[in-house]
Amino acid sequence: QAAPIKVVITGAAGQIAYSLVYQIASGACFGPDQPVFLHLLDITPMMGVLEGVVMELADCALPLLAGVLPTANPEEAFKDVAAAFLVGAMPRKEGMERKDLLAANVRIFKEQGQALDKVARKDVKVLVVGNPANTNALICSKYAPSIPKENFTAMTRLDQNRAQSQLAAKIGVPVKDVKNVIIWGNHSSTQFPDPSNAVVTIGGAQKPVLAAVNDEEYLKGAFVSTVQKRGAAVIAARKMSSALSAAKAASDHMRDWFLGSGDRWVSMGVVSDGSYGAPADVVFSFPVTTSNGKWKIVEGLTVSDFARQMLDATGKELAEEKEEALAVCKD
Ligand code: NAX
Repeated sequence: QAAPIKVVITGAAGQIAYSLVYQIASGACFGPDQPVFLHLLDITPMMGVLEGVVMELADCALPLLAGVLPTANPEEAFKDVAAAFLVGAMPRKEGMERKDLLAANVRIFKEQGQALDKVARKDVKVLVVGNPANTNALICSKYAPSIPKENFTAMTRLDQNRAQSQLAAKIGVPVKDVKNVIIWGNHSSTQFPDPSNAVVTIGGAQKPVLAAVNDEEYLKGAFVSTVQKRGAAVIAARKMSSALSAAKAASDHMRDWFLGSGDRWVSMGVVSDGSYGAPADVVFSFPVTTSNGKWKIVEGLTVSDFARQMLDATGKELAEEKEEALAVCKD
C-alpha cells in the first residue's frame, strides 16, 4: 500500500467538515488505495467540539485513515500537507456588511497563506471553500510566494453539480448523462452557469443540451437564477447552509485534480491568465480538464453576446473584491 499523504481541513469543527472528513477518510476523494493522515484545524474555542469529531472518526474504524491530528495551530496543521481544504471562515453575523465579512476573512487567508508558505509541501494542492472563496484563494496565493500560483483554487464545483442536476431533471435523464456545463467567474450571485456547450446522452447518442431542452427563455432565465440562488433555497428549507453537497463538491474537485477528469470538463476557480476576456490575476472559474495533477483551461469556446455580458459582470465583481482585499491586507 502507498505511504499515507497528509491532508488538512480547516474549519474542521464546522458543518461542511463534518461531511468532508468522511469523504476523505473513506477513500472517495484520493482513491481506495491511498491512506490519509488528517490534520484538523479550527480555532481554540472549538477544540472541544473537534475532539468529538476525532472520536467519531475513530469509531468509523476506517482502514485508510492512518492518523488524525486536531490542532488550533496553523503551522502544525499545514506541516508537510499534500492537499489543503480551506473551509474555515468567519460566518456572516447579523448586521455585518459584505465588506466587513470580506475584511475578516481575507485576514484569515493572508495568515494561512503565510503558514502554508512556511511549512506545507511545495506541491500542495489548495482548495478554498470558505467565502468569499475566489478572493480568499487569491490572497492565500499572494502570501505563499514559494508555492506555484496554479496550486491555489476556489470551489465552484457545487454550482456545477447543481447546474448539472437541474438540467438532468429538466431533460429527464440521470445526472451522470449530462456533462460539460460550465460555471464562469465568481462563486457569488454574479456567477454564470452556462449550458451552451453542455451535452447530454440520450439513448446512447450525444446531443447538445440546448437542443434537448429547447427552451431559450428557461436556459437564460429560471435555470441561471435557480443555480445562483440554490444556496439561499437550501438555507430557507434546512435553516442551515448547504453542507453535505458542499463537502461532496469539495471532494469531487480535489479528486479530479489529483486523479484526472478524463474527457469531462470541470469548473474550478483558478488564477486567471486573461482567457476569455476575464480580468487577469483574479481567481476566476473556468472550464478546465485535469491530468497528471495539473489543470488546463478548455480553449477555443465561442462566447455569445449574452455570455459576454455575464462574464464581464462577474469579472468586474472579482476585480473590485481584489482591490478591497489588497487594501485590507496592507493595513
Ligand atoms: P461553519 O460555521 O459550520 O464552520 C466553519 C468553521 O470554521 C467553524 O468551526 C469555525 O470555528 C472555523 N473557523 C473560523 N475561523 C477559523 C480560522 N481562522 N481557522 C480555522 N478555522 C476557523 O460553516 P460551514 O457551513 O462549514 O461553511 C464553511 C464556509 O464554506 C463558509 O465560509 C461558507 O460560506 C462556505 N461555503 C462555500 C461554498 C462554495 O461553494 N465555495 C458552498 C458552501 C458554503 O456556504
